[in-house]
Amino acid sequence: MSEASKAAACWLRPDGRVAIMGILNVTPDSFSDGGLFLSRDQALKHVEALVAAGADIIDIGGESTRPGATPVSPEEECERVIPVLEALCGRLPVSFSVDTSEPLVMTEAVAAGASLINDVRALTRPGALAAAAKLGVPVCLMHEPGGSSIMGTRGSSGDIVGEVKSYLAQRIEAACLAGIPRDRIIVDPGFGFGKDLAENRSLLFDLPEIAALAPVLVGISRKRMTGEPWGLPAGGRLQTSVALALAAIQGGAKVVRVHDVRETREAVRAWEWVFEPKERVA
Ligand code: 7PJ
Repeated sequence: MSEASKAAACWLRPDGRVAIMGILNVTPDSFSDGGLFLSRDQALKHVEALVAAGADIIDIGGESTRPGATPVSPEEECERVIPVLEALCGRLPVSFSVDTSEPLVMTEAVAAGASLINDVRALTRPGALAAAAKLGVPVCLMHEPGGSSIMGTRGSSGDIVGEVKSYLAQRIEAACLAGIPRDRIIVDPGFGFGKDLAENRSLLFDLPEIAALAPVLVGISRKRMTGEPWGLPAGGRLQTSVALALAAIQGGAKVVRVHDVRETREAVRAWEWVFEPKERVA
């Protein structure tokens, strides 16, 4: 297997099955102690639990993309993310992805062992395309309409699926032009990023249209769309998160980014039992 296809296999399971991406946020609000050592220790314990629960990939992010979050400098983002990657990469039977839009963070994270770049800004920051191309790892390009003010409002065209599709197609072309091989690109419609409930639903319903562009990753877990339609509070969205992950898989998603790895893994296994060829399902 070439180095290139080995790297690509980190994103997409070589057996063609759905990959579960577990989430690790290393932002001060997610580990409220604030002491670096304790934070790191908690982060490591959390990742070990995600791996034991059946994660294939761990996505590590040091920037909060929630509305109103204070922007962090690339240096600060590195301070949050790199020690955790250094402590974990190579020690656990999973691959690591870095959730960042910053070229410096991408470069240091890959040096520390990350094998995937997950950019909610689809490599639009200055230098990001060139950095990702040089690093030679697979990338996930996500749709978000806010430019630098992520989660900002956008003028609605009334055709969210067409809008997301054409944006992602353009970003795929930009990435290819920058030297990123097409088979190392996956795309993400960016559920919840500057979209209302009806738009999120349309994107999920029409996910096969997005999946026609490239392999698809979705991040739906615990977002507003898993609670608002049924009046469920933030802490009560497990079942709906799992159900919508399955809806996305039915629509062609190959990677699901989730908080609740064990429950999602079990549900996906049951889905695969019905829909995947028997010989592939252990
Ligand atoms: C996503 C993400 C997503 C990708 C976040 C949250 C917000 N990366 N990072 N897709 N969401 N690729 O998890 O609630 O949907 S941060």
